[in-house]
Amino acid sequence: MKVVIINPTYNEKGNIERLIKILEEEVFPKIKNHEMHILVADDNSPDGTADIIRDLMKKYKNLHLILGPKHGLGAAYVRAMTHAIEELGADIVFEMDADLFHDPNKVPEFLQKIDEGYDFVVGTRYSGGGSIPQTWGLHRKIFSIVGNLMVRSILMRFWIHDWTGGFRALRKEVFLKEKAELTAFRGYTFQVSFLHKVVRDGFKITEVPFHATDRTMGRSKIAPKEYIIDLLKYVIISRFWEILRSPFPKYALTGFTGYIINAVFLELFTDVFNIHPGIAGAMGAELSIIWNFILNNFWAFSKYKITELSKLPFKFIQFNLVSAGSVVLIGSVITVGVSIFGDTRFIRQIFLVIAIGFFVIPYSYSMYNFFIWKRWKPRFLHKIQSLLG
Ligand SMILES: Nc1nc2c(ncn2[C@@H]2O[C@H](COP(=O)(O)OP(=O)(O)O)[C@@H](O)[C@H]2O)c(=O)[nH]1
Ligand SMILES: [Mg+2]
Repeated sequence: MKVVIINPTYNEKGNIERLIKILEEEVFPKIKNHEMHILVADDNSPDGTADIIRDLMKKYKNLHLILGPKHGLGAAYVRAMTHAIEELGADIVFEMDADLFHDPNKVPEFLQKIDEGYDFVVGTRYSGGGSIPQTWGLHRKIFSIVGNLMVRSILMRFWIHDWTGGFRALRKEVFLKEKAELTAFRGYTFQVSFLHKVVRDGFKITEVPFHATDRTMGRSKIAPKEYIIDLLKYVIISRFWEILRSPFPKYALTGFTGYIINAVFLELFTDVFNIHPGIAGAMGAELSIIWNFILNNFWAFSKYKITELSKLPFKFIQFNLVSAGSVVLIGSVITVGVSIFGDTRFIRQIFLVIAIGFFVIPYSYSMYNFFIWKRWKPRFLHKIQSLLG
């Protein structure tokens, strides 16, 4: 397949020549089953980076150059990927910094993953033996590690370790699918938003660890404050919309109506039918569980709904077991609460709210997603899920 390695440059005349030499003379000769090219995406660097490339193009026929106005890293990548695919006929494109931050000797490993059938390969500094530069100052190290952790936690996707980096390989289909949405991200936020959309659309993703090396020439172009604000804005807003469009709001509303049903039937059974409050409460709870199961199945999780008659009873028993877990949680939290703060109505009610908000909701929502409707499919749970059927 035709592979184009894209190197975005802005004032990289001290680095780009070394990188191109290593790629052309040490890395490409080792790759036998792909046709390798390099595309330098320069934003008319005033230091004359483009002149160096033009010179090298006489020597290396698979080296290309595209120039554009300086609109940021994301804009340069969108322009360069479009050019690589439409003009150069690339099947696979790479993202790779021009300052030797990314180890060019790792390129064959990325291609190996593509050959194995992956659509998107992420270079990672934070797992499996990868690392950030030892030479970085403490500030830069913290900035890098915390930034990544923040993205992973807000987006709630922990299995990809490096979101902010720019060492990646991808099939052209991935870029063509996401391109329209990427033009909005012109700066460094491009990296996170691109990966986020690729995850959302279910492309096959894997990671390759690498040791990052600090630049020895030129200066970093990142503007940390601006970047952090942009990044935070992106992850928070996109996460908010994701939650709003997810089953969560409907699940919460269902749970609330379930609570009303439980309360109303408790009174009805005791007052009208003279049933013992303990039994009436349990009957109300079971009605609420039935109601919850139906509404979650046909409304909140309707995309994943269980309709097979042979499966429904089993699922309903599972659902009851999960609900029993919620009952135990509420009972335990209230017991702890009253034993510490004393048994008053106020304390009981406060701890009921704490139990629901901090224990029952996270617990039951994840159980629904993992086991009942199987909307979440984290890797480590695959085995448990297949055991449970
Ligand atoms: N074409 C282009 N390249 C850029 C721009 N900003 C950064 N780069 C390149 O993107 C790569 C990463 O940038 P760098 O300044 O090293 O960021 P850092 O590694 O996060 O400090 C380098 O190859 C830069 O030359 C830009 O606005 N346009
Ligand atoms: Mg750099």
